[in-house]
Order: sequence, then structure tokens, then C-alpha cells
Amino acid sequence: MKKLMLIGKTGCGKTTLSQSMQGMALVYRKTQAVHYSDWIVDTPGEFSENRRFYSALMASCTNCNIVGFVQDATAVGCIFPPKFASMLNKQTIGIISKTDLAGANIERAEKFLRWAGAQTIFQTSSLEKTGITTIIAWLGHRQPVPTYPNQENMSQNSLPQGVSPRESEE
Ligand SMILES: Nc1nc2c(ncn2[C@@H]2O[C@H](COP(=O)(O)OP(=O)(O)OP(=O)(O)O)[C@@H](O)[C@H]2O)c(=O)[nH]1
Ligand SMILES: [Mg+2]
Repeated sequence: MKKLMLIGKTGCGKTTLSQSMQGMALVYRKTQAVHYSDWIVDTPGEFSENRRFYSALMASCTNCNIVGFVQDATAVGCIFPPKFASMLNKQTIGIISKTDLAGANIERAEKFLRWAGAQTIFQTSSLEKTGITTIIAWLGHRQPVPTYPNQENMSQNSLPQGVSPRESEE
């Protein structure tokens, strides 16, 4: 079972993704500090935005197998420096978030993530629950059992939705 650390800009959707992957209700909560759960480490966006926090990021990922760079599909910029993955010395994946929004540009987001060094890219929407099961399966975890009594979400969660990860052609 692989442990995943999520990093990315403030508001890009790390916490929502973490909740979605664990079958939890989606509740907005600004991440103030590194949050450790069973197999996901959620980080505050500020840690990825300010270079002076990079050492904290590196310390936080020591017990993780995978680092997930989260890139909002609607964002016109990217906070990850080129080849950022090599600095963390971990296997990294790119996760495109908010693909459900009208302004989503998957191609642009994928380009940013590849520049940062992510080799496998996943497209997700935490709200529509697309791409979530694909990441969970890729990490080798069981699909989450929703912890909230919402019939619609329960049936959505059990569907094998999502797109296949696109392996790097490099
Ligand atoms: N439409 C849409 N909105 C999303 C999605 N994921 C997250 N959001 C929204 O984006 C906002 C920020 O989400 P968070 O998950 O708190 O972002 P974060 O990356 O954890 O932010 P920090 O904790 O500040 O670093 C919230 O209002 C979410 O509802 C998504 O897949 N689709
Ligand atoms: Mg958060």
C-alpha cells in the first residue's frame, strides 16, 4: 500500500481530493498544517508556494512513497519549478484537479505537471468523482466506502469512473 503526499497551490483542491479518495463528505477546511491520515498526507498550499517551506515539505514526505503534484485545471500559472520532482527524490505523479469546471484546460495543466517532473498524470474532479477510483487503484488501495449516508454519492463511488493514467512517453 502506497502512501501519498499531496502538494500544490492554495485552493487547488488537495484537501477535497483527499476527502474524496477516502470516501469522506466534502467539507471545506483550509489546511493550516500538515495533516496525516492513514495513507494520505495533506499539506497547506503555502508549503508549495514559498521556497522557505521546501525543507518542511521534504521532511513531511519521508514516510511517503509517492508525491502527488496537484494542478488546478483552470489555473493559468504553475507554482512548481521545472524538475521539482528531482528535488524531492520521490516517485511523483501529477493530478489535474477541477476538470469539471468550464475553464478547465487539461493540456495546459498536463504541460505544467510534466515540466515539474511528474511522469504519470491523472485527471480528476473531486466534485463529480471522476478519476478518483483510478488513482486509488494505482496506489494499490481498496475503493473507499463512503462514510456519509448519501445514496447518490454511494452509487457514484462504486462506479469505475475516471480516465486511465497517461504514462509518460519519455
Ligand atoms: N468544481 C470543483 N471545485 C473543487 C474541486 N476540488 C476542490 N474544489 C473547490 O476548491 C476550493 C479549494 O479546495 P481545497 O481542497 O480546500 O484546496 P486546498 O488545495 O486543500 O487548499 P489549501 O488547504 O489552502 O492549500 C473549495 O471550494 C473546493 O470545493 C473540484 O474537483 N471541482
Ligand atoms: Mg487544504
